[in-house]
Amino acid sequence: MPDIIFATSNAHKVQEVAAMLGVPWQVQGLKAYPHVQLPEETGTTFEANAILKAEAASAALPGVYVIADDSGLEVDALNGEPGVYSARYAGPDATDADNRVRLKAELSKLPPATFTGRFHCCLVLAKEGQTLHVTHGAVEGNLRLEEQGIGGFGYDPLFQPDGFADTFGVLPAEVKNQLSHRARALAEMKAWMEANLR
Ligand code: ITT
Repeated sequence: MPDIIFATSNAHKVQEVAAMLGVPWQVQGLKAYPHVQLPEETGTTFEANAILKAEAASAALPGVYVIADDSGLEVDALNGEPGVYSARYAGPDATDADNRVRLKAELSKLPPATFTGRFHCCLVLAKEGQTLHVTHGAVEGNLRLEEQGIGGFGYDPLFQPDGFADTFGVLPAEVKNQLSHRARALAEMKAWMEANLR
């Protein structure tokens, strides 16, 4: 199978996708390619932003297959927020911890309830600046008002997937990597790549 360059600045995403794809796939992040700059995420959908990233990075990396991921958390009681703004929920330079603080603050303003939501992931495969394939995946769950665990990244310590009593911050990476939004989008992408790439 050809090598894949994962056009992301998020090392956690690279780690998850490399673990999920396994041998014979070789997945590399952008560390070795500092000249590749990801574009501003000006889209209003996960798909639009994933296409922007995949097409820009693959245009800058001729001859290789490039995957980009745009993902985030949608909370029903917040009308789908933070959504495509998940990485920037607490401001343009927000850390994951800052974003969790904002999410807890927003949920605390609402009458107590079971806060349902989902993680969504869009993956785009591109080559030479052209999109080849797009997949989506989601995992439904509930948002907690208190963090649980330190595993994963982003909103993981606040997100409890349906069917489990713990958050992704506590559940082992192997469990998250079987049922996550990213795992589901990647399973479809992997099947497509195995059928279409040589
Ligand atoms: P790149 O754009 O460089 O890929 P990013 O982290 O900025 O990195 P996104 O724009 O796709 O990526 O924003 C995704 C945000 O959504 C991420 O920063 C987290 O806050 C959240 N998120 C996505 N997937 C997640 C996951 O598996 N667990 C927890 N939070 C997640």
